[in-house]
Amino acid sequence: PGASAPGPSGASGTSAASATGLLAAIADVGVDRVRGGYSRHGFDRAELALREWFVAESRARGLDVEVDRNGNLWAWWGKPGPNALITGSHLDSVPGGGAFDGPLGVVSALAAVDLLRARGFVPSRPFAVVVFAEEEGGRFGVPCLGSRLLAGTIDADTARRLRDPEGTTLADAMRKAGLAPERLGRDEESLSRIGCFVELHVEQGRGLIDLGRPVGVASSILAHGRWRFQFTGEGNHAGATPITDRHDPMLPASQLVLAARRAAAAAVGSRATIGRIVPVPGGTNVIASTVDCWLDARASDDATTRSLVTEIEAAARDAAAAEGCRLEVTEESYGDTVIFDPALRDELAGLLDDAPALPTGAGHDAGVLASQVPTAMLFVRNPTGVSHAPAEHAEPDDCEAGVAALAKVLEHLAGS
Ligand code: HGY
Ligand code: MN
Ligand code: MN
Ligand code: MN
Repeated sequence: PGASAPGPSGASGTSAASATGLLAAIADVGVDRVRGGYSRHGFDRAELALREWFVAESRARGLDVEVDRNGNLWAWWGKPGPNALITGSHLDSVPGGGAFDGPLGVVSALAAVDLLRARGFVPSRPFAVVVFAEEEGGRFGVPCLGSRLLAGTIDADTARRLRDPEGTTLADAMRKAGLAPERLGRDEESLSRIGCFVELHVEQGRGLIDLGRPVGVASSILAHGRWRFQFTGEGNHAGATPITDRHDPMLPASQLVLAARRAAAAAVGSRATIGRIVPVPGGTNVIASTVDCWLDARASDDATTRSLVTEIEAAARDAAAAEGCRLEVTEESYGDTVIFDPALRDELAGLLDDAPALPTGAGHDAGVLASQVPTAMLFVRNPTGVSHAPAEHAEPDDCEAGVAALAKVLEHLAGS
């Protein structure tokens, strides 16, 4: 079918797809046999396979796919143009993540297009489904990398030089994927076309379970960032080095973990996590020479987040000094509190039978775009309340409720 031709058209060309059916089609991509769950990272084999799948699904629906300067995919229903209504999410995951964080928003967007077409709906404004690159920062360390680049909230040179754990730069990974990293950076052309962005996402918490509702709307996102703590000591022999002669960077690293918990527990609603520690060289019988630790810290506002990190850093510096180690702290990413457009939020909540408004501690591309364009999010109930882990879940009926809600919202925002 042509780009503007109405009529249902799944990838099979015959019927409207369900979100669960589309998720089932990608269930084998990026399965992590070591950690469990999925490991799908920006421009790696699994994510590239998912991007290809998205392009095929979009083309089967007569959508025209563009790749922007920053590697984000846009599937246009009709002609691209200004004041466009955009919906979508991301296809990458954290290491060992769940099946829903990201992909649910993408498959729900495709299923909503099918649903709208089956009803004979034709959007009255430009309309696209978007897939943002490297939302989790699981490979290059900076979350929402594709949307940050689009919005210009990360410097293009800094981004090009980001390295994955194997030492591959973002620039090289993009080149290998057939993209031109020279063009990275704030994309005025793509940005200026967005009239409104709506991202559907699995809920990453228990709000909707407790309220007994399948779908909610987002109200806010915590301020959050990532800091790398690099402790440097003295590499040596685990058996031959007396305890009194050691400068073991694992000692202050351990104190950092405890300090993070202590500081976050003392500031209501704050979160601080050390989820990744890399001792170098990493041998059982070797005292490490350096230890890299990554702190993820989040709080209600900028000042609280900053003071949380300052307190944790002070404790880490004391612990490093006590062991005769050095400490270098680098901020790797940061985003201030996001309050989603209250008028749009209330309008959508009203449209969805007074869907509840929920704050979230998770970051999203919608959070990055919210400073640029009117932005809203829909959340779908997660019966486990767990996310960033294989237990993350959404029941098929709730996924279809999400698609129906998204279709209703899109119809409302793109109706004549
Ligand atoms: O919240 C996060 O860690 C990421 O942006 N999804
Ligand atoms: Mn996530
Ligand atoms: Mn996500
Ligand atoms: Mn030896």
